[in-house]
Amino acid sequence: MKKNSFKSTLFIIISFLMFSSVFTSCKDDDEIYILKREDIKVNEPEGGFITKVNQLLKIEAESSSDEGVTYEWFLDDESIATTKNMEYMFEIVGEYDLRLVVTQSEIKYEYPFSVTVTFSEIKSPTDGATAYITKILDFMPAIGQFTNVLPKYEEGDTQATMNTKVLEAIGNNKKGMISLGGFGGYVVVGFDHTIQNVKGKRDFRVLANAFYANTNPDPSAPEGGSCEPGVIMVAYDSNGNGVPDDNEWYEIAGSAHEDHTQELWYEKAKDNGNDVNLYRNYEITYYKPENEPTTAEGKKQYIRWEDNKGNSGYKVKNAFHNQPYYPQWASGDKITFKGTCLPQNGVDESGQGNYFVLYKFRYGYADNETNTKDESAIDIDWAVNSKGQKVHLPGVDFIKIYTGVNQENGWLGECSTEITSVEDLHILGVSIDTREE
Ligand SMILES: [Ca+2]
Ligand SMILES: [Ca+2]
Ligand SMILES: [Ca+2]
Repeated sequence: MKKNSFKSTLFIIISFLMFSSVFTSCKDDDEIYILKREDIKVNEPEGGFITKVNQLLKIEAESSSDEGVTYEWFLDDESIATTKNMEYMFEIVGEYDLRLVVTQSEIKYEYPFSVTVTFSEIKSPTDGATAYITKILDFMPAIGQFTNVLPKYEEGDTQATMNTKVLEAIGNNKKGMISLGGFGGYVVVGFDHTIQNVKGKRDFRVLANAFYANTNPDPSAPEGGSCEPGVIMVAYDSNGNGVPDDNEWYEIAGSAHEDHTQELWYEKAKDNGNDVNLYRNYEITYYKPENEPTTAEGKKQYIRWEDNKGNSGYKVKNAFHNQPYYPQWASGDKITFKGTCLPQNGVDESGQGNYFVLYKFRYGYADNETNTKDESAIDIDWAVNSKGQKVHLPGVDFIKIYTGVNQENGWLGECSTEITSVEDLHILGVSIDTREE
């Protein structure tokens, strides 16, 4: 009984409210207020909204009426909110297009805004910070004649053992050597401080074993010899968790990233029949061989590979190096590497297969320029996001280097990046201006 009486009371109240609301609206105006474009106001600062990574950005919209009005916010065409006011946390620096779409039945207004997301400032390195690599986070060379040799793999070695061996070779200014093998093979290194991005200056140098040919049969050729460019990626630990998260990595846009047709040897390599394209988001998969070949035929069809451009083939085992070329501590029966694939820079200048010259890219790669030249030094400001926009990191905590060219150069073997050290130029007191724009 009680329940029923409550229900009927509620019914009366609701009916009364409905009636009175219809009645009031009929009395005030016959139709709902028609929204005009200028009725929506958002206070956008001059130059657009500016916010920092991992901080909440709140944007309020004001409207003369909300009657029958819906709001939707789009970030680079992806819907991120269906509320009148927007709150959003950006994880990645860059420039974004933000759009508010306001609809009222058939009416639709769009309001475009821009958002710039930057990093917070960083603190200076503490006293006693060292200029050199102090940790190895990962190391996975691709197929190569020095894989399992630089550094040496021994039965039972794990990823952790191999990382330790790499640190012993190239960490703490030891200047030993590691090889990254063919395309995609990589190392990820860390430091005991954040390498600062000093404006207008190059910030770190990757040391390697690039050198120039002494007796290039083509005397008018540009600089080259053994230039085996590694693409450099940098990460700033913006969330401070001590590890490089996937969305913290940015690639250093070297000269070929900017315009690969401007490399001084571009036409020469093209005439030679090289693949002189630059492929972003290139992927190559190498299949682990079931056993090590003993016959000449087996060595020619040693390790099968496939890429995401529809190409496939075999990596050969050469006469000089007989250890397994597939990283022996890797799990699974295949391994995939991803990255930017640079134009093939190797040319057999003898025409008889005995004088290969691997030409130098203009700037911005590892193992590409001799260690004493300015072009082996990198400005953190060259780091770009996936849209090719400069991200202006305040500094970097981690550096990843991977072999950037997929090419076999006859008896020389595959183009493979070697690394001997990484140096923080500011801690060493070395001042090198960045390139002129
Ligand atoms: Ca800089
Ligand atoms: Ca992190
Ligand atoms: Ca090299």
